[in-house]
Amino acid sequence: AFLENLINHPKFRAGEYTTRFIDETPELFKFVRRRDRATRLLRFIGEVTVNGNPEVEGRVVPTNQHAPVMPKSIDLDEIRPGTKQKLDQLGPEGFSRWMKDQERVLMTDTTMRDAHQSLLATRMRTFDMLKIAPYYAHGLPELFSLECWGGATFDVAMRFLKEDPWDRLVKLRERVPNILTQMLLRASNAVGYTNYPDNAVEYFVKQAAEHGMDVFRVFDSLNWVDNMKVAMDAVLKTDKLCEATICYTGDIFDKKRPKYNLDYYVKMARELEASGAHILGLKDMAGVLRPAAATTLIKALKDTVNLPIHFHTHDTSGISAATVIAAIDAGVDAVDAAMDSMSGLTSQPNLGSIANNYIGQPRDPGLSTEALKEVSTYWEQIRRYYAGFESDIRSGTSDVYVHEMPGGQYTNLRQQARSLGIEERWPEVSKAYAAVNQMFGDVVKVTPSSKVVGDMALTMVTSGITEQDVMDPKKDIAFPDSVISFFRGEIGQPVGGFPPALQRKVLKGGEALSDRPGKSMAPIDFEATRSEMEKKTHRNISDAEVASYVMYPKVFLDYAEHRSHHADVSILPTPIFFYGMSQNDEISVDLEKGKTLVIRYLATSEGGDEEGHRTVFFELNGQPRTVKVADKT
Ligand code: 3PY
Ligand code: ZN
Repeated sequence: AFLENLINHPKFRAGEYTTRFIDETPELFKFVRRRDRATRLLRFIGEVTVNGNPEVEGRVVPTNQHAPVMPKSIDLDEIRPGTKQKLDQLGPEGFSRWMKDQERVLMTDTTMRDAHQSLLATRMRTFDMLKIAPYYAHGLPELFSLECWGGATFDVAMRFLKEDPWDRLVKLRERVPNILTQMLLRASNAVGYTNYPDNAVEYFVKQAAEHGMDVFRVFDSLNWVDNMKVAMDAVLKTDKLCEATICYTGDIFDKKRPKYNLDYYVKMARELEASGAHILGLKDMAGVLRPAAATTLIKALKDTVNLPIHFHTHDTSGISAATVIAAIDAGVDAVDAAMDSMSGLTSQPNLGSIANNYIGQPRDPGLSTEALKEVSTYWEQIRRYYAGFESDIRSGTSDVYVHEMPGGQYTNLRQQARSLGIEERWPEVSKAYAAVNQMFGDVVKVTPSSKVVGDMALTMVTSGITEQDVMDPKKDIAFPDSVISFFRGEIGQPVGGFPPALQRKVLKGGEALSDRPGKSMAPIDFEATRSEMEKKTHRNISDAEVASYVMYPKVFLDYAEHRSHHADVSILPTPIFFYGMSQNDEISVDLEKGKTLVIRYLATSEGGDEEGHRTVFFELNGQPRTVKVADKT
């Protein structure tokens, strides 16, 4: 195939080539792409059927994995305009005023981003989102937005699910043309864990807007507004919505922690409004905003800024719905919640119940309770596929007011503690986390600053290091890399600066940044990056893929390699993706519109051949097909 491509290439045929022609002409390698997608998918299914998917190795195996029953009450012919059409008509400033004029409370469904990030280790696959997406468009057009992208989903899609996150966004937008899409953007950390050069953040935002993103919730992990401005300005250059966000920490009523008092939040809100925000986000990532504090805070923010306010929280405490209701009653314009079956615990509070609470009242969000119920039932069935990623927590916990871990981090850190063999010492980890926060100067804790605090807490518990040890200038400590990077100022400046003595100890005389890291980072040369990628992957690379690679070079290349071997595995049903097929299972897979594969799994040969390969027998559209799989069991 390669020689064929070479001989037929117009430049080759015209004799316009040099000895570097092969290197400079990635399309010669395009045959890799063209190779039969069906064969590549069969190879993947064969591989998982014989060897299992390493992503679920050692995890609980779900029972009851039937195909979901789809909503019945939602008419898929009729479609009504929604917030997306409003944004297109009014533009972002007009839309912002429209939001403020609504009497009803606007609701965001977080199921496709934060809920599964917080409950299921971010593993929700595109397949399961696309299947229900049209029911949102047709049954729930009164929703404000679908949070469906960004945060940890970008990395996890490629790293563990072997999916293209851009593809997810484009396809969701196609299926939901009337409700705003929403993403979580970690300001200069974009969708990563460290600051990127300014032009990388700008490039990423531009790609996201072009691929269908409407609402950019921009936050900085230290509430450092300087660091938010780059991402905010990038959003303001598009015609999309910039939701500049305050991360809430501490307790405005706690006189012993004056750093994060009411004035602090009011002042930050003013700065964000002055920086051009269309919406003010209030992000209670740990779920520590108490109901009474919400009343005071929302009223103060409403009095301060002329922007609509959008509130986000987590239910780790078990009482976050009280806070959401307090916020709504205090006049907040929009709130986040998750579909009933994906709500609670470290996820968002219950969308259906909050909506029901306002029926017949002025702030009724106007959603169909029948549609909400059916969509939730869909997610309830889907959630079973991901049983292996459920965390072992069964109740809310008031301990969250002590440790203040973000919902997305809490289950993750417990999982890390388990893999380090210290799960039964969780109360110590939780205490250490709170102690590290105080030693580090009482910082805002949200990705990636929360990871810094979590890494240090785990180090202390596993190595038996006390607070005195950490603070003692004479006691040598091997600080985790993320902690060193934090004290170097590489994720920005914390509120009130770094504690100087500890900073000196961690940096051992090394220098720290006091300015924005992005300012001193060399800009990315995107065209050089693209050529480098094309050389490595032997194919053409899109702008969006360049953005993926800039964020996660190795993760992207591994994903690209997987895709060239196994085609686009996101089109396989989730039980097949994780667990393969059982004898005589038959599935239909839509390769593209009008191109369906009917795959039936027949058998696998006993024992391997001389090279340890086993033969897997399928029927593809009625024709016998075999694939050879190296037996790794
Ligand atoms: C993220 O950054 O992914 C978060 O969810 C922070 O709360
Ligand atoms: Zn969250």
